[in-house]
Formats: sequence, C-alpha cells, structure tokens
Amino acid sequence: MRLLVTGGAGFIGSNFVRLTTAERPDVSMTVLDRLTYAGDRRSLDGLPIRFVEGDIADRDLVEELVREADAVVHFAAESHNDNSIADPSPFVHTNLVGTFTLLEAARRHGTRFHHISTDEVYGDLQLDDPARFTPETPYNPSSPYSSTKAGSDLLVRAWVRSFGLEATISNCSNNYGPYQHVEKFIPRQITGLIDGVRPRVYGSGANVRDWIHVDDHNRAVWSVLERGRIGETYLIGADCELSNLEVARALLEAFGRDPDDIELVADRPGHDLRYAIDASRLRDELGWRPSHPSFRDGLLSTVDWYRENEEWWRPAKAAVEASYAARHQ
Ligand code: NAD
Ligand code: TDX
Repeated sequence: MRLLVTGGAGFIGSNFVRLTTAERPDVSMTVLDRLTYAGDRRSLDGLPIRFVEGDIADRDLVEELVREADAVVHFAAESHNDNSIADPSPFVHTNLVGTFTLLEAARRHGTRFHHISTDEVYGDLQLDDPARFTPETPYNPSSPYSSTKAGSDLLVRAWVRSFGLEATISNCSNNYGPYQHVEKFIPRQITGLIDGVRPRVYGSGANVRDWIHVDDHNRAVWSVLERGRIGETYLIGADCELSNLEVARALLEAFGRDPDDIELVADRPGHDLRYAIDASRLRDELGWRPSHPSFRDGLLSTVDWYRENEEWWRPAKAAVEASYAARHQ
C-alpha cells in the first residue's frame, strides 16, 4: 500500500509515520509537508519515507503525488487556536483551500481519502452537561481554527455525496505525546517547568479537555482507514476529561513542585469551555480500544521525552514565549 501523508512533519503526522513504520512494514509512505513553523523535518529523522516539501494547495504538485498513491491520510493543517485569533488568513488557505485541492485530486484519481479532524467542530459543552459529542452533534465551531476545520469536514462530506469520493472523517479530542510543538498547552508547561517557570493557565483554569495519547489516536486512524464505512464520521476519544488546572497540577507534581504554584493569565477570546467525546461508534463497530490506560503514566513519559530531547524543542521556545508575551498570555 502506498500512502500519501500530508502534514507528516507535524506532531500527530510524524507520530503516525513512526507508528506505521514500526507496525506496518508493507506500507510505503510519501510525506507532503510545507514545513511551516509547526513542521520539523527532524521529527522524521531515520524513518524510511520519501519527503516532499510543498504546499497542499499547490495543484500541480498535489496532482502528481495523489496520482501515485493508493490512499491519502490528510493531517496537514494550521492547528493552533491562539494563532488563528491573531491571524486567520493561513487557516483559510491551508484548512479550506488546501483540503479542497487534495479532494479534487482524489476525485480525479478515485483515491481513498481519510480526513483528520477535531472535536472542536462541535463547539463546546457546559461543565455540568451530561452530554458528550457524537457524530450527530450539530456543527457549532467557535474560532477561525475550528470553523475552517468544520468547513474542511463539510467539503469532504460533499465530495462523498456529490462525486462518490471514497472518504472517511475522524474527529479526535486533544492529543498529547512526544514531538508536540511548544506552543500547545502541555508542552508549553513542561518546557516552562524545565526552565523553572510556573504553568500559565488561561482564565480560571476550569476549562475541560478530553485527553488522548497520540498513538491511540493514530491506531484509531488505522482502524478507520482499513475498516471504516465510506462516508462515515468516527469520533476518537479515550474518556479522559480533565480541567486545565488538573493537568497543570499533575505536571507540577511530576516536577516535585507545589501543585498550586500556577499563574492564572488572561483568558483566550471565545475560549471553549469543555469538549467531551463519545467514541461508541469507533469502539462498537471497529473494536478500537485505547492502549494507554493511564493519562498520568502517559504524561510522565511525555515529560521524560521533553527532558531528554531539549535540542528538538529549545530552538522554538523563545519565539513562542515572545509571541505569547505580546498577546499578554
Ligand atoms: P501541527 O501543527 O503539529 O502540524 C501540522 C503540519 O502541517 C506541520 O508539519 C505543517 O508544516 C504542515 N502544514 C501546514 N500547512 C501546510 C500546507 N499548506 N501544506 C503542507 N503542509 C502544511 O498539527 P497537529 O497537532 O499534528 O494536527 C494534525 C491534524 O490533526 C490537524 O488536521 C488537526 O486539525 C488535527 N487534530 C489535532 C489535535 C491535537 O490535539 N493536536 C486534535 C484533533 C485533531
Ligand atoms: O498556555 C496555555 N494555557 C492554557 O490554559 C495554553 C497554550 C493553553 N491553555 C488552555 C487552552 C485550552 O483550554 O489549555 C487548553 C488546551 O490548549 P491548546 O493546547 O491550545 O489546545 P486546544 O485549543 O484545546 O486545541 C487542541 O486540541 C484540539 C489542538 O491545538 C487542536 O489542533 C485540536 O483540534
């Protein structure tokens, strides 16, 4: 099987390539990645893949690469909410125009397409609401990031319905693990703690995220790719809802620090309160189960990874903190 993996130099994509290399030696992979600030060629070092640097909105390049592939797994995106509030423009380009460009090539060549998306397309839930997101939850995105991801999901659905594209979609909750950019919550706090800086938590810290280890996400992607029903949406989540304060406390404990030594900073505009995933379809239909049973263990191994791989994250850290400082966070 020949896979075209878009965004394979990013956090989840590079972990997907590493997992696939280890567990499926029969799969050959071409990675298409523009190497934006979030992409890092070093995240793929030593892996037996073909790497193509380029934009998913480049029609000629995409045409050539999709023609050679049996399936496309589409991770590439602008992925950070705070950046989307500062400047939405690249989000429209990559998440909407880029996805459209890939879909058109897949349509021309009848290529199997799997679209990676987020639970944020569903908006947010109240803290005391017993409801969780299901594939039937109406779309209600809040930020330029989540609205452009919602738009990209709807493009995929339309290409299935109008053109018979063989596509599936998965909407996953918040991922953690190695190779995540230092702008994101968990790596930002881990690398801050390594530097002796207190965790910086937005607003009151009551906001809840539903955490999943990146390998559990990527194994679920393989389940959908191999056994998912064409045209269907699968929600991916591991039943791990935690407030940001709880995660910050767990990190402080991992560093042997006072668990209440947290700095509350200005809130994110439009900050979604809570995400929660009901992954019943994935579990019941495809038999997927998370293999990282404990968030705490996964978090500790992630802390170890950042401790042991400072040369990977250090070059980006100062610029990320400078841009947060400029936004008063
Ligand atoms: P990331 O920002 O770490 O990586 C994105 C990658 O896409 C980078 O390597 C970047 O260089 C590349 N890219 C960006 N624009 C491109 C373009 N125009 N052409 C080619 N490549 C381009 O993101 P991530 O956290 O790994 O997320 C990957 C996917 O998973 C995204 O679609 C995101 O919406 C989705 N997702 C992420 C999470 C999460 O918690 N991180 C949760 C659910 C879904
Ligand atoms: O310094 C911080 N302090 C803080 O309190 C940062 C960077 C974040 N936060 C909060 C905001 C969120 O409530 O932590 C939570 C997680 O923040 P992010 O890591 O920015 O993730 P989130 O906005 O929840 O979106 C993530 O999960 C869904 C990914 O970035 C998306 O790509 C994915 O779709």
